Amino acid sequence: MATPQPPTRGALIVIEGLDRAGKSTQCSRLQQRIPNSRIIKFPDRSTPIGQLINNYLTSASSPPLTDQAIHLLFSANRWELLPSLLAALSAGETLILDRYIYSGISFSVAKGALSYEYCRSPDVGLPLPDGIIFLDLPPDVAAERAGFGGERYEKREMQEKVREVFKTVREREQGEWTVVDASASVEEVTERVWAATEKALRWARENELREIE
Ligand code: Z5A
Ligand code: MG
Repeated sequence: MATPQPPTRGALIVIEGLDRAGKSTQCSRLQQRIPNSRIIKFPDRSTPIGQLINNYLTSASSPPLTDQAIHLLFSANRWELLPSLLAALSAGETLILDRYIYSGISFSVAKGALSYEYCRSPDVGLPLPDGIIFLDLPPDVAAERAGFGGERYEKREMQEKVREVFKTVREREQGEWTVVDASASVEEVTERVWAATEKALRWARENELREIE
């Protein structure tokens, strides 16, 4: 009699990009195409740590948190979800992350006071994604999209700097990166995102989950 096989692990797919690049739109469209999949959005504003982050982003924290404090809270928000992420992946569920450590590094470095090494170090040991899809959009196009400008980092100058740091992040951080021109139509972006996702799903079927080094 054949012994029951454990389920193949789920894939870890990350959608990154600047503000209003269409990350949440594409995450939903991906989720509809991938059976047994779930979206996890970072920051997860529903936890107590996430509420501190939300207060900061909406400028409600007084006095404002230091750059170090808010950076470590963003990372802690990922670490607090780790047990549930790992449980889902080993049960065969695919996770689609709407932002991850790469936003963490890019936004904090772009503020100017913290080094790249400092910014990446608290996330070392978190799971390495099977594919990272970066939606690239010039900030002036983003600024024309609905909802831009409400939160702390949603300023043109900041977004330009973040875009620059993201280039360094893509060069330095391990993992399979795909850059997609996010100024195309929603449908065209989805097709390009899907091509990269299929690769990541195949990779996850054949390889163990690794950690960020
Ligand atoms: N942050 C950090 O500092 N450190 C960290 O570790 C992490 C995050 C994880 C969280 O913002 C902030 O925290 C963010 C980074 C920082 N700061 N900033 N700035 P968030 O992720 O919660 O932000 P959001 O409110 O979800 O917005 P968003 O993610 O920037 O937007 P989006 O998800 O990329 O876009 P969207 O909601 O899918 O689409 C925006 C609009 O454009 C909407 O009207 C769409 O219908 C439209 N859209 C989408 N695609 C298209 C195309 N292709 N063409 C035309 N229009 C489109
Ligand atoms: Mg979003």
